[in-house]
Amino acid sequence: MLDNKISEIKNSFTADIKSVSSSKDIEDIRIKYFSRNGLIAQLFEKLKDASKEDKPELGKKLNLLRNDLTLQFDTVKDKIILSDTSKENIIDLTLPGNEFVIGSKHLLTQTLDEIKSIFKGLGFSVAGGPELESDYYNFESLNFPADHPARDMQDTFFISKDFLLRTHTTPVQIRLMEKQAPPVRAIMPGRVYRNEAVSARSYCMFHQVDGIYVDTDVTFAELKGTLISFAKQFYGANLKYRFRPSFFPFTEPSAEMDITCYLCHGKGCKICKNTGWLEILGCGMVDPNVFKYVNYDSEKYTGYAFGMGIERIALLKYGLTDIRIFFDNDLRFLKQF
Ligand code: 2NM
Repeated sequence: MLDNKISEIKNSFTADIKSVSSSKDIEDIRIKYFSRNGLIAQLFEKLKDASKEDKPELGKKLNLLRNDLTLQFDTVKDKIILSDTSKENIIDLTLPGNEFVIGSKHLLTQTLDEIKSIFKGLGFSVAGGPELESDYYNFESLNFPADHPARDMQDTFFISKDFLLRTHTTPVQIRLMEKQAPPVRAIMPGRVYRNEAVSARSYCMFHQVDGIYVDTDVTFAELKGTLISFAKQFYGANLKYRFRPSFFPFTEPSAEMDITCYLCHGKGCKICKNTGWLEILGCGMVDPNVFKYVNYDSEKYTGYAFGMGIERIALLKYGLTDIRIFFDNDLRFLKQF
């Protein structure tokens, strides 16, 4: 009985497969023979009713049938699919591939890379140091005595009485000078922390690049020349700048460098608070007191130093107004750079 069925299906399949001419025919055959309720499945269903003695033999025959038909089907299917040029099936090898999205460097990293490369070109090496600092390196060695009001300029995250999250990368300068005799010419990029209310202008963590050059006869003129060269390479050659007197505990004299406002070009606007100028960095001649801490002979050596906030430098370059944009990790922002 089942034997007859088997040869019946075999014959009809042979006839069907011979007359196949399109992907649609292939799909029809798949459904007719191989689907869950197809003819082959129906035969397997009938196996249940066979007697115990016949079952193994019949099972074997059905498996052979299924394997035989599957093999024929797959061979014809491959041929048809390759030769089918109907619209749905065509493979257009000239179409562009799917775009593979790779990430890019964060804007801060790009900015830092650019700053590093400019200062390397000016003869500076790059150094680094710990983010967890001692009070000694962060304040004392930089000429902030314990009761100095300048300590109030920066709100500090203290870990203990003597340890803190560094509020600037300047302590790395001290560590470097302790290790190395002049000439020293290096920049120190890194993260710094300040216990301030988060706003568009300040964040509790940001990045800073500090620089120093100590040798015999280093002058304020060299400081200006170096920083002007940096600013022109970074912001463009026709940049306008000015140096204003300022104060830092670790430099004397001290100054701040301004560039003309990117938005109003000096006319005065909201961004520059109607001054036409934007501050980009602080600088000065290293205070002889700092040299005492690292055992440099301040009669023999002079040095200049400077420090800038990387977020601030980048905000100004790209015309952004809120520092928090760097830390939101919003892809709509990140993808633009
Ligand atoms: C600044 C501004 C001015 C500075 C001073 C020193 C050191 F170690 F030589 F004393 N390093 N960096 C410095 C000077 C940093 O940041 C706004």
